[in-house]
Order: sequence, then structure tokens, then C-alpha cells
Amino acid sequence: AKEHPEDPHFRWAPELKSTYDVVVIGAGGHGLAIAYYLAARHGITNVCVLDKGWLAGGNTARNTTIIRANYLTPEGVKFYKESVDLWRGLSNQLDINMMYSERGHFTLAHTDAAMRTARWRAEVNKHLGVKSEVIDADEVKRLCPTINISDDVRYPVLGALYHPPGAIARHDAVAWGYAKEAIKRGVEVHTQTGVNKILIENGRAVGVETNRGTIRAGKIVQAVAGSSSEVARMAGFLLPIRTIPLQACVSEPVKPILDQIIVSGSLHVYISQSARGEMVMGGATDPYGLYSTRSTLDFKESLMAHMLELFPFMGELKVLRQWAGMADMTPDFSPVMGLTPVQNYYIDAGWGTWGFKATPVCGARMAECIVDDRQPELLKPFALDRFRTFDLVGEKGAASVGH
Ligand code: PYC
Repeated sequence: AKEHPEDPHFRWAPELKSTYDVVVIGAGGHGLAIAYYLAARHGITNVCVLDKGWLAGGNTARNTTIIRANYLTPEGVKFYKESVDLWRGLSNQLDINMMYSERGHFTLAHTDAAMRTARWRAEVNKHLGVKSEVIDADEVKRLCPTINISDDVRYPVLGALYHPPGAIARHDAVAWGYAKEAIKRGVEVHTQTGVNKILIENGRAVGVETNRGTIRAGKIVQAVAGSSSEVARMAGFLLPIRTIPLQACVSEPVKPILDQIIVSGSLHVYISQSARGEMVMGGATDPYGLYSTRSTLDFKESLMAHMLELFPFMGELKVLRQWAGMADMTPDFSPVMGLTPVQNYYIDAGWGTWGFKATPVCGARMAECIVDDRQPELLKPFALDRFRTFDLVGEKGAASVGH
């Protein structure tokens, strides 16, 4: 059974070599994408991707797959726009059906303040070539007939930021596609291979100690959402990150009834219907930091209370599965990518509740950063150093998830 990729003890590559040009820590979507772009765009194939668990068993498997570029800051919008552009060609490029499905993304507004933020986002988006517009409640209802816009609820819908390119995709397919195409080009993926120590000599990262022996590395990158602070600590530096559980669930599958992606940051809910008919739902981050992926009744109760007001038909549906991921939250709700204080050591972290949608752009730009040993222009605003210079990229108003 261990010869089958679906066995959790399966190893993609049987032997570890003693040296690689690049070691990627973390075989989630991001780590695999970095390895793929190193090989595909830069011809760097002496690369291994290590993971203490199994392929894409962390936040790649646990997120609710929302893809969008309707951010608030110009830096964020430019970055996520490039990701959406890459997503659109990814099924062809990786020769696997990602089930990329453009549904239209609605950020509901229930207060005048939320309508104002929606207008702000719409203007920044349009200025940078991203399709977003503010619509009123009647238009929300016209585009999404199943939603309840009556006044007879605690927080009536006043309008929404409507972002037509908003999409969902099949998360496993993303990881499998990047892994398959990276492996085809010579990259090795070693699951069940945990990193216990980062080897540093004279301020330079030179290798890793794993449960399967020591590996020397020309360059090392960490892409370990949920464990970023712990791995960075092994490399000798601290991150301004708090790790907080984020929970989600799916309903039993039903025939297509909801074509749109509906989000309310104020009510702490988001929902879309997957290709197999399940309602995919999530809420706010838990109210405390914790390294845990357990589920709680609390989450389900508060999620459903609001969900039933927005979509009364949900009262007929049973919850099928419930789970959690660990979100590495940064103070400004933006990611951390690029160079670190340790030479030859790179970071892909701080993905809080917004990482899945960035998989392609982060993979492509991090590969460029590693090859050039320079922060690419698009990643400059997201450098770790911004917390020293207080040059933050405040995205809280566009995070989708209540906090
Ligand atoms: O960033 O769009 C998002 C999102 C939705 C749910 C969690 N994150």
C-alpha cells in the first residue's frame, strides 16, 4: 500500500540526496509552486521539497478556495491581480483540471461604513484594471436570487462590492498539478520528512537536519503556513505573527442552487457551492491564538445563526464535515515574502486567512526572488523588513474574514 500516493506513508522519492541547489520546506501549494516555477521558468531542477506530513495536508487542504483580487491597497490589488491572471491559465499549463470556476464574489455591506469601504475598494480596483463595482441590495438579489435581503433581520443587506472575476478551484488539484509538473522536471518531493534544525554558518543558511538525515543546500525557503514562526525561529529570527485557528465546514451535497461566492466580513460568514454540490462555509478566526486544528460547536452555532438569516434554505441542510486550519496572522493582514536576515534563506509566510488565492503568484515571484537573491518589485511591499520600518500594507478592510 505504501507504493500508492494516497497512502499517508507513501514517499514520492525514495532516497534523499546529500545536497540540493534549493531545499523547499513545506509541500503545500506554495512550496510546490515555488519548486515548479524554479524548474519551469529558471531551469533549476536540483530541488527538493520536504514536508513533515503528507502532500498538501496543511492549509492547502483546509481553506475554502476563494480566489479574488478585490483588495484595498494598491500593493495588494496588483499582487492578487497577477495571481488571478495566472490562475486562469493554470489548468492548461499544469495539464490538470483545477475546476477553476468564476462565480462572482460579493462582499456584503450591512452598514454605511461598510458601503464606504466597498466604494473605496471599487475605486482602487478599477484604477488598477480589476473589475469591481458597488451594487445596491436589489441588484444583489437580482444576481443572487437565493439570498434574503429583507429588512426583517438583525443586519439587513444594504449593498455589496461585486467582483465578477471572483472564483473557486479544486484545492487538491492545485497541489497535485504543481507537484506532478515539478517532479516531471526533476524536482524531488519528500513527504514524512520533518526538518528539525536549520544549519547556519557565518550568517548563511547551508543545510537542514531532518528525521532522515542531514542535507546541504545552496538556498533554503520556508513555506509552512501555520508553523511559520516555529520554523523561522529555527533559522534564528522572529516573525511578527500570531497563529490562530480558522474553522470551516461543508454541508451535505445538493443540486446547484448557489452560483455565487457570498461573503460578509461583518457577519463573519462566507459561502460558495462546490462542483460536487457541498456548501463550503467558513467564519471568523477563533478568538484566541492556538496551535490546534480541532473544531468547535461555538463556531458552528455562530456561523449558522447568520447563515440562516442570509440563506433561509440552509435550514434544510445538514453539516457533513467540519475542520480547522492554522492561520499565521500578521499585524497588517498582508503576507511576508522574500529575503530574511539570514543569507540564502527565504520566507513565504504570513498568509493568515488569504493564502490559497496567492499560490501561483507567490510561487512564481518567490522563485524569481530565490534565483536573483533580490526582492522582486511586486514583492517589495511585502518584505519582512517592513515591520522594522513601519511601512505596513493594511489590508484588514479587505480580508473577507472577520477577526
Ligand atoms: O481571503 O477571500 C478570502 C477568504 C475567504 C475565506 C477565507 N479567506
